[in-house]
Amino acid sequence: MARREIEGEWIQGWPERRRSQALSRKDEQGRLVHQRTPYWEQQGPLTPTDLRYLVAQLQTPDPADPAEWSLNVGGLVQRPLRLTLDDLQALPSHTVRMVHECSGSDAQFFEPYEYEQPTRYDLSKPHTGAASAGEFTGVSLATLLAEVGVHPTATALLARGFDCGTPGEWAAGGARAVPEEINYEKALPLAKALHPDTMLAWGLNGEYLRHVHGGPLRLIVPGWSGNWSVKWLERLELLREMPHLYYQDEYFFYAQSIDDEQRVPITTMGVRCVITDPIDGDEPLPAGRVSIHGLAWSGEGAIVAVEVSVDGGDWVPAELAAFTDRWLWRRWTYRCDLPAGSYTVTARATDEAGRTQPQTPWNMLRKNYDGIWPMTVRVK
Ligand SMILES: Nc1nc2c(c(=O)[nH]1)N[C@H]1C(S)=C(S)[C@@H](COP(=O)(O)O)O[C@H]1N2
Ligand SMILES: [Mo]
Repeated sequence: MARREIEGEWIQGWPERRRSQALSRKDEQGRLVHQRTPYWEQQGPLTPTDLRYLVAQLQTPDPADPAEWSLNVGGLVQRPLRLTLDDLQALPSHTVRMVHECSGSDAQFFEPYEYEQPTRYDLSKPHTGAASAGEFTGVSLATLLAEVGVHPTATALLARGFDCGTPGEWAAGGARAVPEEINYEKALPLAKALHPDTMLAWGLNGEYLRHVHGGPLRLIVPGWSGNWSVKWLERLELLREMPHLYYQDEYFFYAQSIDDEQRVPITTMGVRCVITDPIDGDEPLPAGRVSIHGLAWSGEGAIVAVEVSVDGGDWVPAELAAFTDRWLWRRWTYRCDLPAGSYTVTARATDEAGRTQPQTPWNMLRKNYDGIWPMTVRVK
């Protein structure tokens, strides 16, 4: 397998294996502002922090000094609080390992005719994989809400980031643009806010959460698409009703057209299954016993089955890697004998809630793609 060669890159002084690569965009000052990493670059269940995908809807704000920053918690609470990072770290902590995925990840597969699958090392084309897995540490939101005492009339939790700007049509993909400056805000239904894994994170992969990833503190909402996990938090507010918010009602919704009155906010991710090895354009595999690998994950938790079909044949179970954490993706392997030829291989997953693919039909904003996407496997 030619792609496994050592390319002589030096890491900490030693010539090494080729390093995993991301497709990144920097601003005029050389600061990272956008990034995605193809699934096949992930060599284990946790994405290295440097390779995490990055999305900022407005613009990446100036960093907050963690020593001066504080979180304001108010609205329908018994004891409004202003908490420093030290105050938050004094509370019992919580850790969650999970896949974090942008609702726009792989949106191009909704309209396959527009899409050309990039080859393994070509990072210049529109790319798959606005998804990363990480270990977040912080405090469970339920723990914090117990400290402030939620008023019984509250039904929603508003989370506001300190980034602000004007959403342009470029970002809106068919949604309405707004003329005024807004902050990035989302409002979680209280039941999801109180899920024990919904948390406020200050740590990622054993380090302080970096500024680009929403530091000093961000919301983490396992199972729901990335846009719920508000970065750069400055305020939480308990509300009697769901407020009208741009990033809830004007964007990140399911609808068939802009005039469709049945707007449904996008929440739980569907079921995902991707083939990561081999992929389109790879060198042919030697005929005989072949191994096909991939990753599967779901917004409802653990993956319980992956099945593979070759050239439209029967679905055959793949072998799943030993179970780790329910919000993480699970690596799978399918082994079979293939004579020389070119094969169309598809894979689909089933989660512990019994859901399989696809869950999410075509929608105007092309959110939460979870269809079955084939790979061409060549054997010679
Ligand atoms: N404050 C704030 N939070 C935000 C966003 C944002 O623009 N501002 N983008 C959202 C979207 S659309 C995604 S996909 C994730 C991206 O998180 P990441 O950059 O850490 O990958 O953050 C979400 N939280
Ligand atoms: Mo996103």
